Amino acid sequence: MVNIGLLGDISVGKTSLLRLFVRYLNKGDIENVEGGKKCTVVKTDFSGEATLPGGEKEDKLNQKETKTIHPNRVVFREDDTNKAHTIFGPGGDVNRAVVKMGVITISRIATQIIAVFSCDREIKTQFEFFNDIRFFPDQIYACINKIDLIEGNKTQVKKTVEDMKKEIEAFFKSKKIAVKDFFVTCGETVEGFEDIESYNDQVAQMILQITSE
Ligand SMILES: Nc1nc2c(ncn2[C@@H]2O[C@H](COP(=O)(O)OP(=O)(O)OP(=O)(O)O)[C@@H](O)[C@H]2O)c(=O)[nH]1
Ligand SMILES: [Mg+2]
Repeated sequence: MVNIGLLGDISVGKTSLLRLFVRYLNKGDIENVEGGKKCTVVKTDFSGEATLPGGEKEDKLNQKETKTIHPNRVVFREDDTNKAHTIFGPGGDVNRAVVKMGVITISRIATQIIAVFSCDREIKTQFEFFNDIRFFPDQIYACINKIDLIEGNKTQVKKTVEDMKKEIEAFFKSKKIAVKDFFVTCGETVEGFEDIESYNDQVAQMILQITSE
């Protein structure tokens, strides 16, 4: 049984990654990804999601309609081994005391942490979130999400991602935390983005890899 915590700054896409994973399980797509196998959703809890009043929409694309107040939770089972795992997705707005409490709780109970970053803004501004989390394992995973929002051709995108990885690695190293592996993902079904499927698949592969290690 693995407890995964998806942690990261506001709106980096933690809840979207969780929802996408649930869709992969419900539709059976999980069997078709690399290292995939049949898994079943045992329980989902997205009740900690609060609707934002119109004026508070803060996403760049102006699509963001909810924000996480209490941690979201997904429990699933591997059909072959019968092992159950839980993924927790607390909110990112740690300026709200109740959200911060969720982050602290999850950082304590998670056996594996995925630090989630978004490509829609400077990476440095996203480090602050991690600065005052005290209960961190000495090895974590990192997820670079919203890959569809990096501008440029494939070579430029690749370079941007490599630079981000270096920055993330250096940041955690300064806290004596090693990054075990990076995953580059897309947490939405964005239209017109060529490689969308493989980046959506990465979300499912990431969870399966981490629960099987
Ligand atoms: N273009 C694009 N948008 C994304 C992607 N993943 C998430 N989004 C959008 O980003 C916004 C924020 O997503 P959420 O999943 O609510 O982010 P969050 O990290 O859970 O936010 P908080 O819990 O409030 O901190 C939403 O409008 C999503 O549709 C992605 O890979 N690409
Ligand atoms: Mg959320």
